[in-house]
Amino acid sequence: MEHNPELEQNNLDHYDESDIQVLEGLEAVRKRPGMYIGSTGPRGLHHLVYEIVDNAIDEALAGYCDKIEAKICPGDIVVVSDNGRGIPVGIQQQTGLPAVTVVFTVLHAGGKFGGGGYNYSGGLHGVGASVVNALSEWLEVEVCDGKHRYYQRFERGTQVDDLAITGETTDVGTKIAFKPDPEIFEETVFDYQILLNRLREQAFLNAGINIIISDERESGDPIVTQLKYDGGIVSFVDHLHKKSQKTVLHEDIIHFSSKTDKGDAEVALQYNDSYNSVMLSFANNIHTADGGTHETGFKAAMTRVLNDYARKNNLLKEKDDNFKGEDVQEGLTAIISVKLQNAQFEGQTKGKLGNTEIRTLVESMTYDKMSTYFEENPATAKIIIEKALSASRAREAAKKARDMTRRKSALESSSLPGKLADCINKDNVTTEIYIVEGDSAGGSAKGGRDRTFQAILPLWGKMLNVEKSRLDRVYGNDKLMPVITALGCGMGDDFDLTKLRYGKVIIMADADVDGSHIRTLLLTFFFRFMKPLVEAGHIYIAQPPLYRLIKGKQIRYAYTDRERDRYMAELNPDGNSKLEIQRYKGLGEMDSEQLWDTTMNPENRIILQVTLSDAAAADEIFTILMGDKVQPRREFIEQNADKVRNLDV
Ligand code: TSJ
Repeated sequence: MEHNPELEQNNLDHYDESDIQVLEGLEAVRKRPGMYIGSTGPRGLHHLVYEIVDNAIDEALAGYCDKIEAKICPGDIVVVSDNGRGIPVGIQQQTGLPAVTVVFTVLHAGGKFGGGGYNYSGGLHGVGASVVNALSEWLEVEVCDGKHRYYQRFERGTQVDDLAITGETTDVGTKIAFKPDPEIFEETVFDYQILLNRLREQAFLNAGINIIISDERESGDPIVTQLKYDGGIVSFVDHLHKKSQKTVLHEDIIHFSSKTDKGDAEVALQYNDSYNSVMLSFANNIHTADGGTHETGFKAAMTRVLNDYARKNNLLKEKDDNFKGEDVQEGLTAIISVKLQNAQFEGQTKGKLGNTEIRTLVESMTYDKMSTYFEENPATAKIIIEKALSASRAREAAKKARDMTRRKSALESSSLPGKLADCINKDNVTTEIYIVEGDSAGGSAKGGRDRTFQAILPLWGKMLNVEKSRLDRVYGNDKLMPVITALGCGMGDDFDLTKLRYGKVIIMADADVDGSHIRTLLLTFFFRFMKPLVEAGHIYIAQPPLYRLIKGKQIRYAYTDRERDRYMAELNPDGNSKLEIQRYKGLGEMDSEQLWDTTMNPENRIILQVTLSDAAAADEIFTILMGDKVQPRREFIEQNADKVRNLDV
């Protein structure tokens, strides 16, 4: 089709208008926004942009557009445009309104019309542009159909005027500008990085699409990123490995795909020398964070391919056990993308693909294509099998080490570590354990604590960098073992959150480089071997003060340089008084009472909760921080103050 029907005509015969169903008014969306976009926090806010962009991506997938631009403008107004056919403007019989008006004012209208391209519509699982409109203070749409320019404005979901022709044009495309409603969203400031990551993911998943994202909020040159990946998910794997600086084990990124009547499937994978696996799966371009049938099928096939190939080529001997899933996944980075009609998203966050036919589809494709790849590339096959062999040996060693530890602790009278100063309470709600580096700080902490609910575990010996070691080495480590036994919940496959002995696990280390190192090592350990503990929000970081300011009998503790400056001005406004400022270099400089007052007393302290919002991002960060290529060290912990501190100690 060459151009769109005009406003005054009514020739929308190419799609069925009865598809547009009037389900509910937009007031329902404004009343209960969470029902439609998940939350009114940052996630929900950013979802608005995804929804709009996804509509343009659908137009590109339908083959009518090759360029999409997304701009964040001053005032956090978002403008998204494409060079597609333009949302149809013809009058709809059913409503007597232009189709574009219906798209923005009738719930569930979006994505219902148009054929082919819309089957794979993603977004907020396709909630539609009307939801974005309902949750915007205002939204403006401009459609160009090669003849006319059309314009309409809405405020909080209601049209301000009818759709109008504003001029003639030879352009084609759709442009949307909107301002999220501050009455709805807790915060209306966009995070460029979040939008960039999501749009980049979409650019990888839709090879060849050209997405340009820019941030024009600051005066001066805007930040602009062009996202166009002709390699698709192969480029995605390459990007993940380059970004995390992992060392790959083979040059080729293995890639295969299959189109069937049940749906389409595509996989790209490559092994690296780390001990972790990064597997990202998608269904209809929606990230399935909790996996599902496509992931299950992929894993099952990979295990079978490696076992069959290794047996056939005598790389696994008769006496050897088969590889387990975890063996063949060690060091694997894989993207699995499937497209299907009627995708079923399951689970609490709808992050899991449920369609059973997809498991078989991905499994047989992966088995066939990987078997062929191995036959044709024996050198790479050998490298991958060696990796799985080394993983399986480490798994066996870890099992032996674990059994040894169990036997040992069964013989000992008390299986708790000798250095642990336990608390009196035995529940795992009110209790806390402070993990403290060094003996002197451990001593102060023991002296200062409230023993009813606070336990202290001083750390000793040489720390293991778990990023460069597997489970078997952890079992032998004299520094980590007391942590594991004190927490009581095991690790790795044996991890059991219900056995956790303390509600809060607080890492307390100095504010200097060494302290930062021990903190990072412990966090890496918890992330790699006790991930559910991190996910459930049990890990905290203590914040000791940096300065003590004394004027006569008045004492202030400052936790930042800014706070110090403020107290200096407060305590010494005329600049004449005698003011003593002590800089704490380490926890060891504080006596028991000071440590309690500043860092351990729940009434006064600040502790930072460590949370995990994005496992893939966290994996990358830990790989960068603790891998052997130690270069960039960025802030990596998402922190929330547990308690706003009472500043007058
Ligand atoms: F989300 C949205 F609706 F606001 C939106 C839609 C936002 C953006 C940036 C672009 C779009 C959009 C929609 N771009 N292109 C289209 N295409 C159609 O809506 C369209 C055009 C023609 C036909 C047809 O069958 O002739 C069908 C459709 C669905």
